[in-house]
Amino acid sequence: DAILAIDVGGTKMLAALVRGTSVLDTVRLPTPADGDPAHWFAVLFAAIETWQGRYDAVGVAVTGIVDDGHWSALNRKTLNIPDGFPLVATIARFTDAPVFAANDAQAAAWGEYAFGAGGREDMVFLTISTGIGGGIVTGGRLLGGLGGHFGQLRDLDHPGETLEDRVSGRWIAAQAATYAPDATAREVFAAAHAGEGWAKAVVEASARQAANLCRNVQLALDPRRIVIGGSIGLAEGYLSAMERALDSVPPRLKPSLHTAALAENAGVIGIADLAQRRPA
Ligand code: ADP
Ligand code: BMX
Repeated sequence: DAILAIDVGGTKMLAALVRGTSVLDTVRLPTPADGDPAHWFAVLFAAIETWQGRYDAVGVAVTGIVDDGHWSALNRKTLNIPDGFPLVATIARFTDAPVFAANDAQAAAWGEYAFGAGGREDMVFLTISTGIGGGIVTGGRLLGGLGGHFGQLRDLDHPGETLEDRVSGRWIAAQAATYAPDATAREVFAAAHAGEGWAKAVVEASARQAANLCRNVQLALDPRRIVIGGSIGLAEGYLSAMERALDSVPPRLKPSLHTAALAENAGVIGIADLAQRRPA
């Protein structure tokens, strides 16, 4: 009666035993930077060997696009996976339970819509994490395919780059390189909270870009709420920096930002519910 939910992002893999909105057990591993995803899942399933028999369906939420059970990267810098990787068939080698796969941010959007800060109203979810991901729920339906892939937006002023190349965890870390070589975004936030001016400026610049994206999303989709998740979206001070960047936006155009209530469990809770709803 529990579901095995797996959330694979560009930085971490999270496996969880989920029942409704309860996370009964978790295992977390770093996401390998390259190699064969089949090996990544072999290691993960070995780590959750003791969970066998405790779940009767599997939901897999992954960074990248999932089409008909096959997994591809849109931005290889976020995670470098082989094109058209047979994700569902690979997971099916490790379990007899039915397997359902979807994009990680779309799964998290569903989780926040159904059980979190989305309040079952038309909403957009935005994760600021290794990359930038998004999900859209309108009229009670989650958009699939490319729906919500705001991180892949491009503009003519930055040819060859995507929006996420200028906002995400990887960008924040890259901006820090001149001050703190090899720093992760997490360390940049720690430096910002310790009062380092350069770190505050990097965090502010990311938040301003994310806020600008929310302003554009509001004009495109006019959601009731935009729910913000991902370790960077959830980091102390980030949402308030986004709010500050939206101060001068006229009220009717201003997005209503909300912190993801399910926090880092939004993806596993969302994919577990989606897996459960699958037609048998
Ligand atoms: P994923 O992208 O794998 O879904 P996360 O949502 O944890 O994983 O996002 C990873 C990014 O968030 C990395 O750039 C990492 O450095 C950064 N990060 C992780 N924890 C924190 C934190 N507590 N504060 C700020 N940034 C964080
Ligand atoms: C990228 C894209 C999205 C994903 C988003 C957040 C890849 C590999 N991923 O825009 O599918 O939702 O990153 O990914 O092209 P995360 O790793 O930060 O959760």
